[in-house]
Amino acid sequence: MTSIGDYHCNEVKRSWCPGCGDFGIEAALKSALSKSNIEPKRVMTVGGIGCSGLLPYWTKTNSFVGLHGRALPAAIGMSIADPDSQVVVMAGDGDAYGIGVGHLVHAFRRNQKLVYMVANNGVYALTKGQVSPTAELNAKGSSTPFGINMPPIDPISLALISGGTFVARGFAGDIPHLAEIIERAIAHEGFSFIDILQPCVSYHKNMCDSSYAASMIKLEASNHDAGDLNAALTQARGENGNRKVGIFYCKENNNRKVSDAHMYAGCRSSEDILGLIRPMRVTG
Ligand SMILES: Cc1ncc(C[n+]2csc(CCOP(=O)(O)OP(=O)(O)O)c2C)c(N)n1
Ligand code: SF4
Ligand SMILES: [Mg+2]
Repeated sequence: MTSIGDYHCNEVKRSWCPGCGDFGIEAALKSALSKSNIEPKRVMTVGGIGCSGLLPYWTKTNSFVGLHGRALPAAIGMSIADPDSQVVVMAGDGDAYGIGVGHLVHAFRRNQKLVYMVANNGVYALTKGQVSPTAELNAKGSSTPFGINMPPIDPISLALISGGTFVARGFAGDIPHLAEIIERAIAHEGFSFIDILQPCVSYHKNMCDSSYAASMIKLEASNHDAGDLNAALTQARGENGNRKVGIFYCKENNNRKVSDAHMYAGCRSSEDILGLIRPMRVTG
């Protein structure tokens, strides 16, 4: 049985602000990995660029930090290459829903088994507080002093209509509840998407007071049926849909392909991969 401490890496100095919600996500992830009893050497932690993308530095697993908006394709490749490892991605909302949103939509279609966590703080925090795609209408940011004049995107609805097979939201301030969601996501045989409301103490203070934490609505309390896609959409689109936390939708044993195994089966060496590429070469 692994313990939470097995996943700690203290060799690199911490740079998150004291009180940052990312600490809650880190704690919940390590708790879920430990409860799932996955050895650290069987875990690959992948980050995008942003405050949230720093998580792999402090996690004693195999780690990779990609480019802004490009964590997902790298992670999908890792999962295809080593399906026995658990790949976990930590992306920011700018990374996932802005520059990387094209990758996200296709990841729902591909349904490769991995856990994709999005730290949703409503801002581009690392670059000092520009509004992100989930910022509320009229929210002010460092480059929009008069307020953003576009409505926010709704990540849960986007995931549901794109074919997501595991769609959930957690709150970084409720670590036990978030850890339960991540544990379920790890067990899911497909692409597990978790939007995580993540207070940023430096650039989004509205998310940091007690009234924000108190506004969370647990789906479990309304006897929501997570096997019903229409019910999930109704929850997401209904009143206070952006404050609802829990598992909106989970479809196991689906007939959709879970990986590109048909194409990559047997490709365990560079020579195997070349065997795939050679016929595609244009020769002059
Ligand atoms: C291609 C590219 N564009 C822009 C940047 C600059 N950049 C670095 S982090 C960041 C924003 C990160 O915001 P988010 O993904 O929400 O993560 P957070 O810092 O809020 O966790 C940007 C725009 C970059 N590194 N690469
Ligand atoms: S700027 Fe915000 S998101 Fe970044 S470390 Fe500080 S509190 Fe966290
Ligand atoms: Mg952000």
